[in-house]
Amino acid sequence: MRYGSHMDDERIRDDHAGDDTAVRAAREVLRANDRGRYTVPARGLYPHQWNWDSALAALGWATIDPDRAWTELESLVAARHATGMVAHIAFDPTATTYQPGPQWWGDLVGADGRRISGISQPPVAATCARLLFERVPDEHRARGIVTALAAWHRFLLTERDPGGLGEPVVVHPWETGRDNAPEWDAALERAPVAGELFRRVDTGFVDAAHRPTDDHYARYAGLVEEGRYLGWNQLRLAQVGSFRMLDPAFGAMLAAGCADLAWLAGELGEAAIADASWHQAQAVGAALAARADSDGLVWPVDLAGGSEVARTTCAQALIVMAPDLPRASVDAALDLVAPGGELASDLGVCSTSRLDAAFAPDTYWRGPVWANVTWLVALGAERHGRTGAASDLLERLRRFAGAAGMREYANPDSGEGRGADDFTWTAALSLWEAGRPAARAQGQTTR
Ligand code: 9WN
Repeated sequence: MRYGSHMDDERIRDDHAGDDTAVRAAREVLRANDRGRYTVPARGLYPHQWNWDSALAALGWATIDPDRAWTELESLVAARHATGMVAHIAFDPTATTYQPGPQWWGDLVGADGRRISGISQPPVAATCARLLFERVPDEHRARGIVTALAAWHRFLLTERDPGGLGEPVVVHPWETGRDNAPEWDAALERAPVAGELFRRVDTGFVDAAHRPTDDHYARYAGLVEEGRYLGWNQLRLAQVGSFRMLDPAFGAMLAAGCADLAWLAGELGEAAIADASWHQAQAVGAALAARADSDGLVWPVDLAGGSEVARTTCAQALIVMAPDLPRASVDAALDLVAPGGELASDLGVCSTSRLDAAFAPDTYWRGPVWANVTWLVALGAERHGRTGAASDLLERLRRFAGAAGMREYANPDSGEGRGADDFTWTAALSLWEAGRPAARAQGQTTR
């Protein structure tokens, strides 16, 4: 692994630094979205536990209440499926407004009895667990989650890799976390339209013009129907599903997650998990690197359609999350987000290239800036030793919060907030970064 622990003894120096209005507002968001053992992404629009939202929420909690931070990760893996998959949603039975609700997924139930969806989401939880351990270490709590995290990664690299490609096959746009990114357009056009459609409620909470289209929703639902029809046999889905994609961003986050789990398991003396995770990180990283084009970029592969999808989105920047990425790929990814780059904005990283015909600055994953993406690219940059690029991105993240507040996403040019208000990961990541000002100011790399 090229990047190691940046932990130092000053890591918890001042979690209350920068206790200004923005930090207070961010804390209020987490508290208001707290459901006891997990944090909803936003009240109203997203009333359940979402996978990568929850993992990132833990980082915010670390600055307020470390115990609560560990609880967040515990509750996330508590709802794991028997296959090891940590689902993209664990449902709150009392929240009935979100569509598609649990009944659309069939009878899937997590280990803790909660109903769950049949797909997963970007595996950033192990990375968050490591970061938590570095800042607010708790051996007992960490030991309680490493086996489940390892099982989830194993699921992604076995059931979801029937062809032995070295990267997991994602089977639904929701699984990538970037639902209507243009790189999925062509594949979605071939996806089935659901026989039975659920009534959309998202558009009752936020501006419908900024959300995915009805046609995309009909196909998201069609893919859920198909999964149900296949009894959520994950291997089959990865072999014959209508939507089968290699997503370099998902792969890079998995590579990082495996490397971070290897590190964490090593700290805990869990040698078998550390060893297996280290090999997984190497294998996923090598698979991604082998697919890099002459410029170093790594593109999605539409396995069902049999073609690479060469449309530039934040996925090409997110490859920087992968440890051991060749230098040319790190350079290419960071060039995209550097000032003047096609993914650059003063407020962070654009979700879709400004040069793509589909670029729409207010529409969800087709242009706006998202705090989580900016932060993850900064993390990858920092871990590859690109501290200048990392601090520049974190400065843009602060500008995002200054301009748009704690919104879900923002217009990359005007800074106007879009989507849900009081959004959990925007708040959590602002808090996490506010908790390490001294190190950042000195250009050091404590996370
Ligand atoms: C579907 C919760 C989630 C995020 C995703 C984001 C959005 C859901 C939706 O909200 O997706 O999973 O209903 O639009 O695309 O990244 O995890 O915040």
